[in-house]
Formats: sequence, structure tokens, C-alpha cells
Amino acid sequence: MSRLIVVSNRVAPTQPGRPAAGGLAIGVLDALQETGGVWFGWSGEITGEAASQTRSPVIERQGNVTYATVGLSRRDYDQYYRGFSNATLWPTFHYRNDLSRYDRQEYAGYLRVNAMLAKQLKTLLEPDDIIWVHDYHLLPFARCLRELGVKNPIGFFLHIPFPVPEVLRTVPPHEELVRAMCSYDVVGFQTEADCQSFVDYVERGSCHGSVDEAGVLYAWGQFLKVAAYPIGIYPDAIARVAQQFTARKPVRSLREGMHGRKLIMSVDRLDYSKGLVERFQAFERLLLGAPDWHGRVSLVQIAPPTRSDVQTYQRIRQNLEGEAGRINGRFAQLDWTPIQYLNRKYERNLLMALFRQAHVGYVTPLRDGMNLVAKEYVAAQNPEDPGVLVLSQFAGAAEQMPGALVVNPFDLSQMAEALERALSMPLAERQARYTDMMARLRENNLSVWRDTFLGDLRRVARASAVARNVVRRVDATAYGRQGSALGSRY
Ligand code: ADQ
Repeated sequence: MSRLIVVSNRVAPTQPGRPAAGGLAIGVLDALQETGGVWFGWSGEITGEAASQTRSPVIERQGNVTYATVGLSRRDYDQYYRGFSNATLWPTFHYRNDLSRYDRQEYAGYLRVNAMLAKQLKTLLEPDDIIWVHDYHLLPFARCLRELGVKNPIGFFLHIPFPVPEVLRTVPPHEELVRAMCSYDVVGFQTEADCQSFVDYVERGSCHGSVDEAGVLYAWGQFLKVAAYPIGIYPDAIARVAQQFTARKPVRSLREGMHGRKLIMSVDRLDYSKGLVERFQAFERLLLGAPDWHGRVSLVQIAPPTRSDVQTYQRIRQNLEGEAGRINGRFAQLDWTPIQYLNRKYERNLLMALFRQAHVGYVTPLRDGMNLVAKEYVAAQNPEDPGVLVLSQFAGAAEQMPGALVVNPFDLSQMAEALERALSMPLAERQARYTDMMARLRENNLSVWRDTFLGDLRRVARASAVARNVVRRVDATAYGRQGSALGSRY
């Protein structure tokens, strides 16, 4: 069996007792630990300029996973990570063009670091390796590897949304980026809608690309498979730890501190895409419209800071603290604080047990690729007395979780109504919704995500060798007939 090489911006080795940060790390690590393989990417360290040019990857083995990491110089970090990745692509891909900026030098840095990482990875590659690249930091990574002569199968999975063409076009090098993405053998998205946005861009763009029913896309002389591969979790493992950790002290403290009140819980990285301010305001609207809930319900928001050196992230933190203070000032009583805002990370197992205490999982991002918290919240519930998920229609998870109360996070009144409905929902309805969602979570668990993607990558890689030979012989304009014939091979 060929070796799996996972590539992502940040490599996050497991450290017992330390929480892994972010959905990508959790999804990738769980997937990699089962199959074994190599995880390559940035170590998280900033090194001197000279060292980052000459250094080769640092190798560390833990169990069946080999971690291969490289440092970035300050300039690389500022241009590639803080700049083009997180100040241009992240906001735009989350439909926040208003927060996005474009700087040519940052883009040049983004391309330079992709090329540098590709060069470093090449030194580790064996001919049979299969390469799986993750997320928006690495859109042009396959093109960089191909330019170095790498022939291995390379797949790409985008963890965040892919915007509709009109929004994507606000990023000046949009065409160069999409063209580079077409160097992958498989490009995967979280949802059908994201995949469709990519196809729309390619079909309407200057390259006049086309896609067939099998999801085989032809553009700029390349064939690739495009599809939605919604990321999952291991729901039964989460259910087990949520139950096991229920007796732990922080969980007991939370339960006892509620004094029989209902608990609404939200857990997110502190990010403007997560809709935290709107969420607080909708909770305020619930308290305004339903005074009988005063003193009987609290909202606990857990939100550890991320990317705290990016300016917009400092602003969101101030905003949120301001809103929590204002709402608490308005409604709090001597023995009741409506919003508890905890600016910290929790160990993962403990977090699952905290979810189990909550009557409502309140997950309302303005945009989100998938949102694993929504899935984890449901999996952590007690089947005898499950809580209710209130979920934004703009989280990828909404495509897969019809048992949630799905809301528009821009409609504060609708969110307040959904909270009230969730808090008062009869047991039979809660159980029916929970059972439906658990069945779906089991059916589309994390192994299914990984195995479907890698299965397609292996198939496409075999077929693309054939396709490349054919393409050499046919004129690209004849694709209509030829493309369908190739499609059937995938
Ligand atoms: P994220 O934006 O990080 O991930 P999400 O999917 O919700 O968002 O994953 C967050 C993960 O971090 C969850 O597993 C959660 O349990 C954990 N977490 C959050 N807050 C925590 C805390 N305070 N302490 C400990 N753990 C915490 C990106 C995309 C998402 C996509 C994932 C996976 O933005 O849309 O779902 O990748 O593909």
C-alpha cells in the first residue's frame, strides 16, 4: 500500500493533555493516525531568513505518524500566512470582502512559500507516495510540485467555503489561483454548493472549462475530479468520552453552578466568521422578549483566541467582550449572569463532556466550511435526554443535519425564536431529531470522508496517466466527446 503524505500549513503533533487547535488539525490527525503516514508542513516556528532557505525538514516520529516540519522566516510568515492567506483569502472565502485586502508583495510571498515548501517536500517523496494537501494556504502547491517534476497523485481538500465566482473575482489573482488548483488530480470541497461555485467559475471563465456527470473537469489542458466530501467525526467515540468525562471536576462545577438553570452552549475559535456578536445579540433578544426566562437560562460561550496578531482578530475580541459586558450589565441579577464568556481552550475530551451538559448547542456562524462543533455537540448528547442543536444555514453542516433548528444568523429575531423553541422542546421531539442526526453522523463519519477522498484520488491517478496520453493526441476543443469517454474511467 502506498504511503500517505498529508500536507497542511500547520503541523500539529499530538501532545497528551494539550488541546489540538482547530477543525483541520483534529480531522487530519484522526484520519492519519488510523492509516499511518507522514504529516508535512510548517512547525509554527519563526526562524532567521537564512535558516529558512537552507534548512531541511525536521523529522519526528510518534506512533505510526511521522511529522516533517519546516520553519518560516518572519517575512514568509507576514506575507504568506498573516497576509495573503489570512487577510485576503480567509475573509473573501467567508464572504467578508469588506475585511479583505490585497497586497502584491504578500501574494508574491504566498507563491514563494508554496514553492519553498514544495521543494522541501520533494526531498522526502518516494515514487509510490500519495499526497493529500489541505486548505487555502496551499492552493498552488500541486502546481509547484509539478514544476519540480513530481508525478505522484496529488489531491486537495478545502476546509473552508469556496465563494461564488463574483466574490472570488474580487481577489485580483483569482484566475491564476483557480488555474493552479487545476494541477491537482482531485479537488474536494465540504459541500455541493462550494463545489458548484468552483465549477461555475471554471465553466464561465476565460478557459471555457467543462465538467461531466462524473465530476471530471477539464480546464486549461488538465483533467481533474471535483466533488464534495463533507468532513465527519467519530460520533460513537465522542459519545463514549462525553459520558466518561462527565464526572470530571470542571464539568461538575459547570453543572452545579447552573443551579438547575438551562444551559445554552457555544464553542468556537474566536473568529469573525463565527457570528459571535450576532449570537449574543439574539440571546439578548430572547431575554428581552421572554422575561420568564430571566434567571432560568445562561449562555456559556467558549472562544479561545486565534491569529491574535492579525488586527481584525483583536477587534473582534474587543467587540465581543464589550457586548457580553453590556448584555450582562443590562440583565444580570445578584445570583445570575446571563452570558459567561470564557476566552480559553479546553482539553478535547472535557469539551465533549461540557457539550453533554448543554440543553442547547448554539452554532451560528455567518459562514463556515463545515463546523465540527455542530456535529460534536450532537454526538456528545445523552440519548435519553438529548439537547437541541440550533444551527446556521450558512454552516456546511446544515446540508447534512436537517434535525437541527436551522436559522439565518443575520435574522436575530428568528434566532431568538429558535432558542426559545429549543429550550421548550418536548423530549419525544428532541429524541427523534437526535436519532436522525446520529444516524447521519455514523453514516458519514471521518473514515468515510478520508476513504472516499483517497479512493477517488487513487482511481483518478490511475486514470489520469491514461488521460494524459490521450490529451497529448487530441485537440482540447474536441473534449465534449473525448471528455465523457474519459469520465467513465474515473
Ligand atoms: P475551524 O474553523 O477551526 O475549522 P470547526 O469545524 O468548528 O472550525 O472546528 C473547531 C474544532 O476545534 C472543533 O473540533 C472543536 O471541538 C475544537 N475547539 C473549538 N474551540 C475549542 C476550545 N475552546 N477548546 C478546545 N477545542 C476547541 C476549519 C473550518 C471548518 C471545518 C473544519 C474541518 O473553518 O468549517 O469544519 O476546518 O474541516
